[in-house]
Amino acid sequence: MLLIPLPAWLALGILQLPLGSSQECLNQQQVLSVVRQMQKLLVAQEAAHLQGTRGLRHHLSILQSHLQRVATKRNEVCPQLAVPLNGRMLGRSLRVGHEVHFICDAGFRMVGSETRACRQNRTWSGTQPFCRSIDDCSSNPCANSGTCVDGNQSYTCLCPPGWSGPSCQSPIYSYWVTLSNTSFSRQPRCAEGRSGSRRCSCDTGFQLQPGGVCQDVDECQLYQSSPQTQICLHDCLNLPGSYRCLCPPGYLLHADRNACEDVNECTRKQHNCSQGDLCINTFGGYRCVRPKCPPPRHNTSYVKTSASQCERNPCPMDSRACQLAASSISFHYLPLQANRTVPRVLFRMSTTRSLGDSLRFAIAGGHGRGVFAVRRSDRHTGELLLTSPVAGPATLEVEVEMSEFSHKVLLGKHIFKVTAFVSPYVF
Ligand SMILES: [Ca+2]
Ligand SMILES: [Ca+2]
Repeated sequence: MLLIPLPAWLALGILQLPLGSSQECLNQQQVLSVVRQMQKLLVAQEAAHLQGTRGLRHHLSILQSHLQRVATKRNEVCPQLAVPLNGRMLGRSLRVGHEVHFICDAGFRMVGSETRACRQNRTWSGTQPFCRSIDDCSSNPCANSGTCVDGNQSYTCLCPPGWSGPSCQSPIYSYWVTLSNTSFSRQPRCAEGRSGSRRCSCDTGFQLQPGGVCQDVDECQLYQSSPQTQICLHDCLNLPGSYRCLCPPGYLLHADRNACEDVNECTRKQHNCSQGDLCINTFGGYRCVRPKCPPPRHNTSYVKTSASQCERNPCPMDSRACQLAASSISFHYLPLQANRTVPRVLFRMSTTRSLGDSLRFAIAGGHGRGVFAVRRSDRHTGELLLTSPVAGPATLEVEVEMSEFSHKVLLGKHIFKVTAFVSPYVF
């Protein structure tokens, strides 16, 4: 006989033991049965415990990744920015993609970036702004070459010898003789101080010569001859005290006063093209063109379907020559500047409705073919390239044939007739 101390949960009726009412001890069979039941219970208990642990672990990992995400989000900020002295910062978010703005108080102007954006790499765009007291000298208040000293909302003029007054406007003693303003040499402005010293100066654009005369600076001669220092894109005219840039006919002087800009005669209606002509703007001029379809030949004829396009008329059943001829021809006019760098893509060619599986491009004619090449840029597009620089003025023509194939069988051809009008100048 074996005595087994039963745990409390067994005694609570979880385990039903076949205990005799008068029997205190269990026989061997009963003990075995109890052991088996306990083992089963332990296995079940173990499984439940394991499942509980797994569940807990799963919840913990969810919590962890959530916390990590929050932490990462918090880190997606740029460093704190300093508020400029005598200014304010607008916008508080330092998060990636956000912007902050700065403004200066009255009497101050901003130096640096007015707006800064927090970039993906968690750095700020631009530079830290600061507010500088507005320069009281910015309006050049000192006359007669006086030197302005900026103060606190005021200025002081340091006058050159011979001049006095708050803005150096009063001569102490002076005389000057001015010759004609159109002359390239002038008398200097001279002033004598009380001590008897004499100072002479020249107007802007003039230089005091050893002989005591102000001589015009020839800016054209000084700077125009070298490409590095060139002051005018085209031509330079020296003027007393200054210079002016000149442009060839067909161009206007650009707002920067040194470049030349082509006049678009076509859009400005400054052309004399006839009714039915196409006006083509070129660098330095314009052209009037009227594309013509090829004359009928070998049972092949074309009809004009737009100002710059011809389509082939239907072919007679038995005419192979007609079937092999281009089914359409288009005309293209390109204005070009002289001596452009190469290689340069001038023109892209493709088909609007592709029926075949491949396109081939080839130069089929034209007297300018030596400077052009064709290549395919993708399955349905070809490019016409300029391969060597062209000295202008010149008119170059090239014909590009685009053939469409399906399983190596020719479906059709299209001809691009390209004319390039090259300017006499590099602009
Ligand atoms: Ca000059
Ligand atoms: Ca023009």
